[in-house]
Amino acid sequence: MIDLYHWEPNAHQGKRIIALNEKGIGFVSPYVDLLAFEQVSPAYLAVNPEGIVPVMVRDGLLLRESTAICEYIDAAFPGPAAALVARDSRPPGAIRQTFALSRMRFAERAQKVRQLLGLAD
Ligand SMILES: N[C@@H](CCC(=O)N[C@@H](CS)C(=O)NCC(=O)O)C(=O)O
Repeated sequence: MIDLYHWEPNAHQGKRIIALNEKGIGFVSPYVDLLAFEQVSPAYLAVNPEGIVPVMVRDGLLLRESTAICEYIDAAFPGPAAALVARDSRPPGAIRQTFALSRMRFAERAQKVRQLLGLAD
């Protein structure tokens, strides 16, 4: 049984969903509404005392950090699909670089949207 606790399926939240779908692995995805402060509710703090999403729980094992979760999914579920992490001639760290750049660029664009909406300086 896999539980993917998440908020909106943005960069951090969504990439684990993509990874599991690529592997063909089923999961349930409890929604944690950050705007309603559900991340600090007693029910969610019992799952993750840090009050952060996303997390994945598999058979009692709590996994944090979206990139680490993707790497766990890739290693734990070989499955029929190709490996998600490049195992060819690309340099070590290439996959981490891709994740870091996508996260950074998403954050930049989200800030631009907040500015356009007058919600940030
Ligand atoms: N480095 C973490 C970042 C997780 C993160 O920033 N989560 C945010 C939502 S996207 C959060 O849970 N915030 C809760 C809060 O600010 O109270 C990851 O990649 O999983």
